[in-house]
Amino acid sequence: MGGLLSRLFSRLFSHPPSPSLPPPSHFLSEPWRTIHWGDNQSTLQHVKDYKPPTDRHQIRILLHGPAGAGKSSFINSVQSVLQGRMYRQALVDHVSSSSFTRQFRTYKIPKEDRQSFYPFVFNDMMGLEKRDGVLVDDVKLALRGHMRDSYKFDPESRLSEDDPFYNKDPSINDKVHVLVLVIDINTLSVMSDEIVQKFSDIRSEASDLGIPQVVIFTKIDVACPEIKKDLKKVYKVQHLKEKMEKFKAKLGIPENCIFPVKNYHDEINLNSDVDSLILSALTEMIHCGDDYINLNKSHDRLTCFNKV
Ligand SMILES: Nc1nc2c(ncn2[C@@H]2O[C@H](COP(=O)(O)OP(=O)(O)OP(=O)(O)O)[C@@H](O)[C@H]2O)c(=O)[nH]1
Ligand SMILES: [Mg+2]
Repeated sequence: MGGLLSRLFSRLFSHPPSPSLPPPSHFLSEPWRTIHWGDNQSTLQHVKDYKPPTDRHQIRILLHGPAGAGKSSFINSVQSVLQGRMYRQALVDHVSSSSFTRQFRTYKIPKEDRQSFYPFVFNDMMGLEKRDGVLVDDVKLALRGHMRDSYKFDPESRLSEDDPFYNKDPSINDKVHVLVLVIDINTLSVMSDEIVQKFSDIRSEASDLGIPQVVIFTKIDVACPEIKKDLKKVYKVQHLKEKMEKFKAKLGIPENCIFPVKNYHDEINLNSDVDSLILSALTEMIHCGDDYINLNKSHDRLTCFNKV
């Protein structure tokens, strides 16, 4: 009973501070980024036709970010767009106060023929938190391809070299080719310095390894009532642009690597505008990953093909 009460208490009181109410939005006369709303077919086809430099390569996209930011939901959203139906493979939680995803998981997306997979995979991981949560050292190990699928994170200690989930000799396909930081845009103003420091440590490691980085801002539908009503207004809302500029100044991530998205979370049908934003972020991830593999393919050995 005591345990139950303390869990309930922790759920009620240990959520991150509620974001302040969004200020009234001012609209810019012109959008600051062009999206071909309603015309997803060519972008979708481009993604479906994508081929890596050789057919033995695959792009590995690692998602990290605070607990509850929408990492698992983004993977489900990408799968939904590519499959043309709602997909919920990565488990998502609606009440946890701490990270719901506890394992390192690789998600492969089957192609329409069901015989093969897209040549890009997503890695989902436990969320970063001020104190608990995934360790920065574990994210760094994952970047270098040392973490095997299904590793269960321990917030107290990093994956050790003698652990069976430690991959001593990662191939180029095990290493990460694109690092994606997923952030709930509504939490930007209450984000602690400790968390920002963790992002920055991970970003430096990725930069040292030459890994390209993308940021996605989720829950834009919650951030702004006008966007919730009409997603097409997203690149016209001034305070969203200002948030991105502040974030860029904090972490030094260029604005053209930052993508606002609304994940599929409680809907039962696909929506063309939601798809447009998801596809815009996904296309950038694929381009970045492709560039990285092309640059590095001569240095890396390619062993353990198609391993996940
Ligand atoms: N309104 C809205 N809700 C979202 C969006 N993305 C995710 N959610 C909701 O946010 C909650 C957390 O989403 P998850 O995908 O589990 O987040 P996560 O980053 O994987 O969280 P952990 O695994 O706990 O670290 C769930 O209730 C989702 O349904 C979004 O774009 N808009
Ligand atoms: Mg998750």
